[in-house]
Amino acid sequence: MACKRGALIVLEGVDKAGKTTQCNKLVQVLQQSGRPAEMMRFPDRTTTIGQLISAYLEKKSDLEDHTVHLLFSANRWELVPLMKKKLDQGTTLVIDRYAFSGAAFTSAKPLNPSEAALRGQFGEERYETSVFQRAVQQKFEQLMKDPSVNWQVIDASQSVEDVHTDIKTRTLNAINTAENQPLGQLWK
Ligand code: FDM
Ligand code: MG
Repeated sequence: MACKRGALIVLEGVDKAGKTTQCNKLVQVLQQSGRPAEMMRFPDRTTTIGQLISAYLEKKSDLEDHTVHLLFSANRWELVPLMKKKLDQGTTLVIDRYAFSGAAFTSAKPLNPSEAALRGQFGEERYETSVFQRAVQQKFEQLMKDPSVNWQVIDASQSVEDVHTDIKTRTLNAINTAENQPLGQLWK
């Protein structure tokens, strides 16, 4: 009998929402319960393309907006064969940001390019300002109107443990649903 496919779980949101913490905890609890699971993150700064993106985010290089958008996209595509293989083998992938960040961050740029660039909160990287993050939040809200994506809204202001429980429950449901879905649907 063919093995059941894994689920593709993507955590999206503004910076400092706790995505990385929650991805780590989720993978850990899935593995402990005997379900094959792995974490990935985008941008994946370890590849050659990822290093170009990382230098841009750290403001060590400047890139034209369309160019960096396409690098983020290429950075996801270069990992698609690996992701597909893992999902096919039954491994659930827990991903810290994916293409929704690509759309939200790039489309937030035209809103307030100069104002956002002047402010310095969060960390030191490009995009880490409260003005820019508010614009990104609005873009995510627009993207969530797409009914073809199974969006689950998590209240990230809860405690780490409560957020984790919430995400875990929804993930187990997604894994059950994925087991009955053909993989091909995702990668048309
Ligand atoms: N980011 C991330 C984008 O602008 N486009 C993308 O396609 C992706 C995946 O990169 F500000 C932004 C979001 C964030 C920055 O991400 C680095 P991490 O999660 O902070 O490493
Ligand atoms: Mg960051």
